[in-house]
Formats: sequence, C-alpha cells, structure tokens
Amino acid sequence: MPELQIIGAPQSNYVCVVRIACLEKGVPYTLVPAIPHSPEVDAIHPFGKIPVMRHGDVTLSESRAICFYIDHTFDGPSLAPRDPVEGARTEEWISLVNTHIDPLLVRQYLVAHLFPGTPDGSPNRAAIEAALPKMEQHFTVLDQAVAKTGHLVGNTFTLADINLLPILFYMNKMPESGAMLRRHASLSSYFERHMSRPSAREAAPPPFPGRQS
Ligand SMILES: N[C@@H](CCC(=O)N[C@@H](CS)C(=O)NCC(=O)O)C(=O)O
Repeated sequence: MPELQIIGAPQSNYVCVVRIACLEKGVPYTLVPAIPHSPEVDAIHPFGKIPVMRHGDVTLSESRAICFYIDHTFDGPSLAPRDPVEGARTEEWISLVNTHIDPLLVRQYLVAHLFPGTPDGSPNRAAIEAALPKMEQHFTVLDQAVAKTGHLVGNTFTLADINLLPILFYMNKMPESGAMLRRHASLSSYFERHMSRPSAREAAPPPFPGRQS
C-alpha cells in the first residue's frame, strides 16, 4: 500500500477533520505541512484550499471527498452510517456545518480574533459583534441537536461529529464563544466528551505560529 499523505496545516479545522477520520479508522497517514495556495496544494485543489490528499496515484481535494475515500478504501469502523436515513442525516449535518456554521463561526468570528487585519493587530470588534447574535442561534441549534443522544446522528460517533469537533475546539478557546459554549449545557458536555477521544486529542490543532493558544 502506498503512503497516505494528508497535506495541509495542522491548525486548519478541515485538516483536523481528516486526521481524526484517519485515526478513528486506524489508518496510518503522514501529515505533510503545507499552507493554502502553496504549489503542492494548488496542484491538487482548484482553489488552493487545505486539506488535500495523495495516495499513490490518487489525489483529492475537499475534506468530505477525502473522508469518503478513506472510509471506503481502508478497513476499520465506518465513519458514516450505511443505513440510508442515518447516512443522509450525516451528510445533512456535514453540509449544514460546512455551509452555515463554519462560515460564521470560523471564517467570520474566529478570523476576526486570530487574523483581524486591524492596524495594531487587535481583534476586529465590529466583525465579532456582528457575528455574536447569529452565533447564539447556531449554538442553540447545535445544543438541541445533540441534547437527546449526545451525537448529531443516531447513537454513534459519526463523520458529522468529527466535522464539527474542530470548530468547537476553537470556539472553546475564544472568550465570547467559550462563554456561549458553556451556557449551552448539552453542547458543552458533548464537546468535552468527544474531545477526550484519543483521535481528537492527537489531531487537536496546535497554536498558530507566533501565538500562545
Ligand atoms: N470545503 C473545503 C474547505 C477547506 C478550507 O476552507 N480550508 C481553509 C483552511 S481551514 C483554507 O484552505 N483557506 C484558505 C482560503 O480559503 O484561501 C473542505 O471541506 O476541505
């Protein structure tokens, strides 16, 4: 079997998703550090985003496609239910997180803290304040979704949970979102419980270069 390479920066929430998927599946991989729009990434992703993957002759972009490949190529526990309804629910949550929750919580709110683009490097308060009321709604939606079983789909840990966990990891670290997480009791205990999985601990994003946390 050729080496499975996950190419990207370990701070990326989507690189983290793919790494947790490999670890849950028991698939050995090598993390090849690369930033977005670098030549090795641009060679595989049409828009230069991370992660990308190389496995022998197979190259792929997009975390969902990479996870599909890993899930269907290697032995190990299924990452997504094969039952059509639960499988569809898993895709539904992945899509909801990728199209609504990641753009607000990561691209708007987290970026306003970590890469604010302000003259003195202080957080972009206007972007943060604009995000907070909508974030409250998103946290409530997620809190209700996990309240019954402690999972997004059915009673098992699926790719839907894997896809959300790195975002919650970052939310837990930031002041307003950390407080918001703790106010949503079901989501908070969901986060603590799943973050204690060996896969999540091993793949947890390290601090960005030059930052303490
Ligand atoms: N839909 C992509 C999103 C990947 C993504 O947004 N990656 C970020 C890092 S977390 C990135 O490469 N950003 C650089 C850019 O947007 O130019 C996936 O699921 O893999």
